[in-house]
Amino acid sequence: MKTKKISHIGIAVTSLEAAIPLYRDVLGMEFEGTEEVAEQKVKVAFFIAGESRIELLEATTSDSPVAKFLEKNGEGIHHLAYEVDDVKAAIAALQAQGVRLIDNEPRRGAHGTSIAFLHPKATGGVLTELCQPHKL
Ligand code: CMX
Repeated sequence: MKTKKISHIGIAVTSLEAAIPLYRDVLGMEFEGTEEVAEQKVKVAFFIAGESRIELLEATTSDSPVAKFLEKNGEGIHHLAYEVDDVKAAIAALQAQGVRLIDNEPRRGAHGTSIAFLHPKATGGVLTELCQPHKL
């Protein structure tokens, strides 16, 4: 498999409403808007950072992965996402190399993307996402 670039950096926050002004008004980043990703139990806000994005993540349920993360660590960097052309092919390549995955099938991410997570125990403690952009 081949990763193309950093698609986005996911940052867990307790409240999008409270966190958005820092990125938009203090750091002066272009705000793209918010979206609820029901399958991942999160609401997200995106900011453009050159060819990549910053994704703020707020939990929408108490059993959301982001709620668990916040409980254990507080706010901070939650995951790193790399863009790939074909997430299904990337999953197959990682499986063939025996890499521990969280998602053995693509799932739906924000902006209609197809995503899959690798387990942080297989990636030196960095929760890693593969992200295939939505084809227009
Ligand atoms: N980054 C690095 N390590 C992490 C982590 C993170 N974000 N979240 C959990 N871990 C570590 C924990 O510290 C723990 O390590 P230790 O055993 O050494 O203490 C280990 O992984 C197990 O964690 P846990 O707290 O017991 O939590 P769970 O096993 O219930 O879940 C994980 C962990 C990563 C499997 C789960 O959060 C998951 O499936 N994540 C993928 C989906 C996701 O995060 N979705 C939200 C974002 C969606 C989006 O961007 O659209």
